[in-house]
Amino acid sequence: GTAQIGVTGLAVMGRNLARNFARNGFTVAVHNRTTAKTDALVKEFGDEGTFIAARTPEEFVAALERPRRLVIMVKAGDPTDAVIEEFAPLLDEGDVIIDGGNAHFEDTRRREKDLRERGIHFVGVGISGGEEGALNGPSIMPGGSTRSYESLGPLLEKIAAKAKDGTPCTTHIGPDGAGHYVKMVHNGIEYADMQLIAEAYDLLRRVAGYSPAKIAETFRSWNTGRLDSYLIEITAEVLSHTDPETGKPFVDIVQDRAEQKGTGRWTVQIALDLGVPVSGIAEAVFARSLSGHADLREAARDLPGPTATPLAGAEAAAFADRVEQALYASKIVSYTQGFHQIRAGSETYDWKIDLGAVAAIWRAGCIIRAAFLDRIRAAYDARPELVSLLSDQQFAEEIGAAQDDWRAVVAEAVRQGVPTPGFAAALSYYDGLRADRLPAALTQGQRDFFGAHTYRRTDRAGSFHTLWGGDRSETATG
Ligand code: NBP
Repeated sequence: GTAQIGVTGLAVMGRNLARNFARNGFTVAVHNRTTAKTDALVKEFGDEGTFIAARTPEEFVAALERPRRLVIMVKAGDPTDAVIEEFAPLLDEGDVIIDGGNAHFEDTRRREKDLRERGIHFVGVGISGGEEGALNGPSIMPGGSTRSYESLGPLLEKIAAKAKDGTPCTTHIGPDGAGHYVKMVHNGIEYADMQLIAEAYDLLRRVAGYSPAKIAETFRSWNTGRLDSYLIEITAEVLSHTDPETGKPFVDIVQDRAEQKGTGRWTVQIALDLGVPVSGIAEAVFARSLSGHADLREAARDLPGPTATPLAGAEAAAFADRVEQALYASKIVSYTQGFHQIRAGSETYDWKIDLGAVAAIWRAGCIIRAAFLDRIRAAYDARPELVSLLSDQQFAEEIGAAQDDWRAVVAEAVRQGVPTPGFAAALSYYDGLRADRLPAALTQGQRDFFGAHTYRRTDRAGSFHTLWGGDRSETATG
């Protein structure tokens, strides 16, 4: 065969990825279960590069140069397993199967192990950037063996987005499921970013009294500063859009129920398993869930509480500035939590993930791309052992400078009855970490009281239990 890469599964993502490879000068074998999609791709975009249309799995495999590299871009879950089983028997030792779908990293670990035993490299690749990214340059997070990256890396580096300094937004994340894991956390952070932006909007609307158009303008100005990011940019676009049918602000004619496909939920589920406090991401997932419970919301509609009364003039403008501080501080916390989760996964699965490199490849192509990520990259590059982003001097100074306004915003939101689960959870995380003493001491006392779970003392080593039901004397338990 002569094709350097093959793509099977030619729905939006696969088709655009195949075109991206072709436009970058690679010969691309293309295949889809329903052959009409293969024909349509070659007919519509055949002049963008060199495609080899394969009608059967055998033709597809025969079209690839060896060792073969074939990308699977089908629906995640059972279809991915079905397609792997269709192709694996046709491959030779050393060939590379790439799964570009949104697989759960545990599935990727299982598939990688199974195929490794059969002599085939399996690479789970997280791809972010949606349809547009797949075509023009996504952020690409490949897992799998080092050997597989030697074969695949140069192609991925060609088609990936490029950061401002020109470096491609892809790197070998680590073995087996590391790539899909990092993509999962990326999506969790994306949920948190979106929730924080939504809270900022709600506060500007209901407390500052701004119109959607004025809020769009505010976000546009924030987008020229430290919050410069794709999500802030598109927020301004959505807020300035007017519904052509009614002439109303678009945001006012959309039902206020947020849906989800599940990667945010996965992030939180895994965080619970690993014991990582990702409260900001969890609140973002729960906020979407709450919005969807029409029955609960209807039943609660008449519960008492304040109705927000908008501020006016200079007060409103001053409040908007404080919201920017609160948003930025909360964002620092979200990323602190997300990177903690990546570090925890890396340690648990022995992936040796370079956190600075992860921040670097999120700088362009993906949904959370932002100027901010270059600073995170710099923080981890300077100190790879950094225990938390909050212990980076620059981030610590910034969040410290923002904390007064952050508190004022959360307090005002509470006073006016505007829900800010993201801002408030982030602030509690900040105060929790910086606390000299936590009430966890009392929790341990309760646990020892009802379950003899023991506790540790502040003044000497060992575990202890108090005879709560007896004379309340203390025994050393080990
Ligand atoms: P879909 O997730 O809608 O999958 C459609 C493709 O899967 C078609 O090519 C279809 O073939 C094929 N397929 C199915 Br379904 N079952 C199959 C089977 N048993 N055997 C062979 N082929 C089968 O496509 P997509 O939206 O392009 O997404 C592809 C992957 O990329 C997914 O895992 C998705 O989660 C991930 N992803 C999507 C985005 C995005 O923005 N859409 C972003 C990042 C990642 P057919 O044409 O014959 O029915």
